[in-house]
This record gives sequence, structure tokens and C-alpha cells, in this order.
Amino acid sequence: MGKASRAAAARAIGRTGRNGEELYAVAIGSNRPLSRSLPPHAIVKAALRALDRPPLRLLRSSPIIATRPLGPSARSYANAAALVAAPLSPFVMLDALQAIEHRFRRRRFRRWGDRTLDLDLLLWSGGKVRSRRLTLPHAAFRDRAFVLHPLRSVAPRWRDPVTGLTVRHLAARLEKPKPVDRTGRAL
Ligand code: A4P
Ligand code: MG
Repeated sequence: MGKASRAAAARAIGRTGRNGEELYAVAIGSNRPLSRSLPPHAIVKAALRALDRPPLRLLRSSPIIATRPLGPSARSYANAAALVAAPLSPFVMLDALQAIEHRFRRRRFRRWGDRTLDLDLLLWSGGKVRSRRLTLPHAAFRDRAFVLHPLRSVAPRWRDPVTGLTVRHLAARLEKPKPVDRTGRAL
């Protein structure tokens, strides 16, 4: 992906990476305490600090919000979003995020199971990636309020390279009342 898309992302975000840096939007989620003194909210806070250790630079972070779980889990989540600059390609950035997850003792039990820390890459200043290990933009980010609301507070004007819509627009779309049938079921 070329310089033009990087420049457009930097303009939309209002921040530029230094020479050779890529910009990433990252989603942070936790719904399982690591210990009594480290509940999900504190884990997300610690993860934000970890996203500011070289070679990563935390440019902006959203408030941490409590959200209702999507999927089988009964525990509510702490969610946030961050804007991170790093001189790393998307695959190496994913390695870096997974190393942070590992430090927080993330274990993969089952899909959508409770997790101490989940770090997902949402958007990359270079545009799109489609491989077995990594999909960018994140495949589900457009449908999730717990992702878009925090993301809107750090990068409202960042444009999704797939739909061409800004994060602000994608978030507003989720808030529109959905049509229902006569029984009140969503269509
Ligand atoms: N992968 C592919 N693309 C990406 C990407 N853009 N970012 C691959 C990160 N990883 C990506 O992810 C599985 C594999 O996806 C990775 O090894 C990577 O190679 P995972 O984090 O190990 O598995 P997962 O998180 O259990 O599955 P998945 O499908 O990623 O779940 P989600 O989509 O992360 O959803 N409810 C609330 N309220 N808040 C939440 O944060 N999160 C989930 C998990 C469910 N419900 C939730 C929340
Ligand atoms: Mg994940």
C-alpha cells in the first residue's frame, strides 16, 4: 500500500508517524481478572501502558468503558481503543500485540471465551491485509459498538478502506434504529 494511503490516514487522524512509522488502531478488551488487584479495568489500563513501550508509541487512548458481552460469556467486558505508532509491519505488530497478551497470561480456551486480555488490530495506515493469520481492517469491527465507540473517540475521521466510510459514520450507522417486523423482531 502506497504513501498516499498513509498520508490520508495521518491527515484523518491529525497525527503523523515519525519517519518509517506505521499507524495502527488497536482494540483492547478484558473480561477476566488476572488477580484480585487486577480486575479487567486495571488490565486494560496496564495494556495501554504496554502499548507505549518502545518501539510502540501510544498517540491517543479512549476512555475505558464497561460493555455487555457479545457471545457466550456472562462476564461484562472492559473495552478501549488506542492509536499506536510503530516502525513495524502489520505481521510484526501482531507479534508484538500477542507478546503483550502473553504477558497478561492470555490463554486461548475456546473462541469468544473469557479472556484476561484481547488485543485486536482494527485499522492500519497502509490499508488492507488479507492472509490466514491477519485480516485488516478487522473483519468484524464495523458491527461492534464496543469497538466503534472507543475508536470514534481516538480516530473519528479515519476512513475504512473497504467501505470508504469514516469511523464516525460507521459508529452512527450502528445507532440508527433498525427496521422491525410486526412482532418487533429485527429484520
Ligand atoms: N487475526 C486475524 N486478523 C486479526 C486482527 N485484525 N487482529 C487472527 C488480531 N488478530 C487477528 O484471535 C484469533 C486469531 O485471529 C489470531 O491468532 C490472529 O492470527 P484470538 O484473539 O486468538 O481469538 P479470539 O479473540 O477468541 O477470536 P476472535 O474471533 O478474534 O474474537 P473477537 O472478534 O476478538 O471477539 N464482547 C464485548 N462486550 N467486548 C469484547 O471485547 N470480544 C470478543 C472476542 C467477544 N465478545 C466481546 C468482546
Ligand atoms: Mg481477538
